[in-house]
Amino acid sequence: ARKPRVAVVFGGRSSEHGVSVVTAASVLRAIDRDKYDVLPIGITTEGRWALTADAPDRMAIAERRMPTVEQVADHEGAVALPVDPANREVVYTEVGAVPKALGEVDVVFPMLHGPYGEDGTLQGLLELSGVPYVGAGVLASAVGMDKEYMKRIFTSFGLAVGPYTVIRPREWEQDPAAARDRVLAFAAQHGWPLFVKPARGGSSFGITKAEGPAGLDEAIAEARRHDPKVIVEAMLHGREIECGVLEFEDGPRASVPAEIPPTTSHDFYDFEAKYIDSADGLVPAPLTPEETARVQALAVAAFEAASCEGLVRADFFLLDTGEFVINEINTMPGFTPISMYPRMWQESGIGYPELVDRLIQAALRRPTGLR
Ligand code: G1L
Repeated sequence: ARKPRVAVVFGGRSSEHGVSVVTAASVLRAIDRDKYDVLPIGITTEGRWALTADAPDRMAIAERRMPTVEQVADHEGAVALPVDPANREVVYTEVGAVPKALGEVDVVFPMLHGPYGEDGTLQGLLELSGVPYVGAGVLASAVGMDKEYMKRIFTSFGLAVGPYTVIRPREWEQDPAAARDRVLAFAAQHGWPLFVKPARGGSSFGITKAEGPAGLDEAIAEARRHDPKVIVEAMLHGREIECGVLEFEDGPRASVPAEIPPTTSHDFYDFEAKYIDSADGLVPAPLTPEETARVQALAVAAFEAASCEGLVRADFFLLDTGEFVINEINTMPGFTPISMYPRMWQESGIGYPELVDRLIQAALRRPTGLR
């Protein structure tokens, strides 16, 4: 029988373009070529889609910027996205046009960060195209991108979340003083510092730790540069514990959990540290068997609450009271072999190539169309 054809879609118009390129190279190396045909599809920083050479060893971060298709053609070898000049067909330029190449694809492995990549819009395009894809669907992707709705869903499923308040766009535009007063009342109740964040957007950009009322307006302004909806969170005192969830034939299972030590706790370390250099996470987390079982059950509950598919990384705080509070889920976690999610599965007995294979198999098992 013909081998299933896997399209790996990577790059894109994101500040994390380079991370995506390097991660896609790892995935391309790990896919079993006896079992699958592979079609790498790169998206330039300008947003142009192009079939690319299947050459993971030549995919690296070049000056943290992705070249344009033209630059690649002129400048092969020293660039992040090698495009085979004989094969540099632009697959599509217009959203809504079902790309010809995608019609010959059995499953898509989407590896794009941020808006239009992991927020459900690309997933929606793939739904319309009738092509199965790895990972979260439209709803779970959108929920995973919006810190407000994430918390609302967790709360409604009985998972504990930390205190927060939301500043909606119209509210800030029409009566900023009232919104500011509400945040000050929130601080009086929960204490400083507060974390002021863009409500949507997967990276740490636009996040400020506000130490007191004086810094609040600038923190809100900074968050609003990234998203008109802002979320304000209380600081939680506890240990940072993460857990991976992977969809097996019989349903989701949790990995061994990990701990992010406080010194490296990712308030503000940059995107490369966050997605690639996670080598300082402790796997497994030094937890009691009871704590481990608890956080694993909560991670699977979070996967189910958000209707995730394929995989999710669930991030928690273990409070001094012994209670686990869910901080967030990530439907597209760091995914190089040394990132936390693959490391947690490695420690659980599932190596990187098996992980990639299980994700593809889970996608192929899913029916297309209404679900
Ligand atoms: F497709 C998966 F498995 F769902 C998947 C897709 C993308 C897992 C992890 C990622 N991660 C990334 O693409 C990224 C961290 C390089 C950028 Cl979001």
